Amino acid sequence: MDFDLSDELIAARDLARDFAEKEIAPTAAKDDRERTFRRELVRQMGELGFYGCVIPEAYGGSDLGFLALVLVTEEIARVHSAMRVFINMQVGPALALLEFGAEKQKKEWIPPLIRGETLSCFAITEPDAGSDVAAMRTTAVRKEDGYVLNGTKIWISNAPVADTALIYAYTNRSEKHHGLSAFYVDLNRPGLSRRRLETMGAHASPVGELTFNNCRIPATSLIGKEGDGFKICMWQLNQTRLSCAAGAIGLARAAREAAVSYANQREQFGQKIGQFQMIQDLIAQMVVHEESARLLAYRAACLADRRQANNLEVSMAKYTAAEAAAFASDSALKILGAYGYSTEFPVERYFRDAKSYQIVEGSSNIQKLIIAQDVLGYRKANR
Ligand code: GRA
Repeated sequence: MDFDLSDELIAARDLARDFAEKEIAPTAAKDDRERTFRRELVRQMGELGFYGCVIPEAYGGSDLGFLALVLVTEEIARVHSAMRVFINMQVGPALALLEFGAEKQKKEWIPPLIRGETLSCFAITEPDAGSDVAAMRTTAVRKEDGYVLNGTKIWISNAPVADTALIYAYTNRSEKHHGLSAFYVDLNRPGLSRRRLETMGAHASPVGELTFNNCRIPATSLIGKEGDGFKICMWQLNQTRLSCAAGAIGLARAAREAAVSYANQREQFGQKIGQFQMIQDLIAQMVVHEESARLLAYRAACLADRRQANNLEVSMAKYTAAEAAAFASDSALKILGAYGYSTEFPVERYFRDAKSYQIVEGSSNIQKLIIAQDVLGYRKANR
């Protein structure tokens, strides 16, 4: 595999870096503190093509590929991890529509997602269904003119602000996995209520609850066929997990950069603290974990760009990247001491934001389960 980046990929990465440093960085600390949702930045990211990397030109994308998506996401997350969540909220539904939608649905719904005009999200998790997706209870009952949704989705990124959502619900519970279906739904409908939920980190990315109470949706909302939902969900998660891994790598990098810069400047006991082996130990581990995660993510992205199965490789990348982000932010906090603990500097934000990567898009334990079960021969990850 060749990780020499083409001029096109370098240009996409540099555009994202430039945008992140000029447009996102100046207000990152304030946005985190005040839990600001910056709709205009989300839209600008669309205008710059960040959501279109993995979408064909016919639907408004650039088709640059998954490696481009990984590079762009890393740059955004390095500056403000919460802002990379918006990439997945647009790309997840757009890719599911691209892969499983009818032509009319793709033509109508994908371009506004890619431009950042329609703000979206995907809703899988419920109060009693996190890692165990099939345990969800939301139902979609077929009526003559469409479906009626009932149930509650929780911890949904963008729920308080999204215009649309990819909703997973049972059309036939007795068929278990095979009774789940996927719907692309306009969220401004009667019978839907929302509530913002507060979290430890990623404050600039609003998270919330969606409650459907006899919410009627048209039959044309169904993606694929009834019963395709679990397959679509697993497929979609495999795409968004990769971009999530890239976000964790960006955050690990930010923490490592802060730690190195501080270690090179802070003096104690008559020398720079970087001279102490205990600091060097942390920095060496941070670099190795971050680089390992990046190489795993690049490999998974290259496989996707060659249209090869990559579920196993994505799980390895997501797991390694989430743990690298958690390790790097924890280590940076140790190295910076009170300056790391202080809310006047960004390292405590890295620490809070990093925890989310061990939870979202399939927890670290779920990724380990997918990897181990594949290696043990119980359940193939790439099928
Ligand atoms: O044999 P079959 O016909 O019944 O089919 C089975 C299997 O072949 C059936 O599903 C099929 N299947 C798949 N098909 C295609 C399973 N995996 C795949 C696949 N990858 N592709 C049932 O299979 P099973 O293995 O018995 O399923 P299970 O044990 O119920 O679940 C498996 C697993 C635990 C991996 C799954 O439930 C899972 O991935 N859980 C984690 C949930 C998750 O990732 N949630 C994320 C929520 S969204 C989020 O976090 C948004 C954050 C946004 C951000 O920050 O970016």
